[in-house]
Amino acid sequence: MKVSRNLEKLSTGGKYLFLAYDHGFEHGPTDFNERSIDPTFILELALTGGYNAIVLHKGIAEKYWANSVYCKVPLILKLNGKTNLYKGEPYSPQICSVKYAKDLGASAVGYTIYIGSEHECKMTKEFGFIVEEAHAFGLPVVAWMYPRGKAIENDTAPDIIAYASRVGLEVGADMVKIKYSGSQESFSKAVMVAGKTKVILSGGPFVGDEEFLNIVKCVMAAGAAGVAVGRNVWQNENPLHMTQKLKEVIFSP
Ligand code: FBP
Repeated sequence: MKVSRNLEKLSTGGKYLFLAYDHGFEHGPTDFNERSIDPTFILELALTGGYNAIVLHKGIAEKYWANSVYCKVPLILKLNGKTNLYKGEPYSPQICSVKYAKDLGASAVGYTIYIGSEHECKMTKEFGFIVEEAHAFGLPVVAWMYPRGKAIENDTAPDIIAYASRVGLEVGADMVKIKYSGSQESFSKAVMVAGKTKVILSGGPFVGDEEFLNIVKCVMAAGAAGVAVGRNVWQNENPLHMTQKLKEVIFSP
């Protein structure tokens, strides 16, 4: 009960717009320009843009978010992460405990599971314990459900995305973050199979205003609870304008 109330508290009328900024770890600084390389620029965007939460790893959360004016923006602390330098079967180890996230002031925690990877079982196991621990503190858990590894031919194929979404429900996620499956119809299925677990879109590489807004319209019409976006906002020439456009789509009744 407490967990779903806390998740609801993060929303605007049940809908979510999160700003993702874990790319420095996941992709390296190559994703950033001179503005977005600075965590303060992103935090300012999250604050003035009125994002429901910001997603950070613990280093940036400690050094730029905690004890600052920016801690008015709720924090989703990403508990695991990996670089893309390592080319083996994907595994994203836990680098931060739930307790540490809670003490830092996080409102929710996040964790990536690469289903289909040879290391899937390590991640589902870690995730299982994380859910128990987080729920004991009343913290909602968001699962980045990313099918990946040599067994996965197409990580955005509709059936694969729906599978990822369903696994999120099965392993206890309160919310799953999934990639776009290519159509409203297929995304509706991914939302449907997730049942009571909320589904949000994972933004993806920068594609420009019109294309991204069309994808967001499509997933919202498919029943998504919202969007966690990174590159399509802070790689945009005018991130605040894009934020406003996204809010119009996501929060419109
Ligand atoms: P974007 O909106 O920029 O795609 O961010 C969403 C996200 O899930 C980030 O949280 C994460 O760093 C990145 O995408 C992972 O991307 P990849 O698919 O390359 O692993």
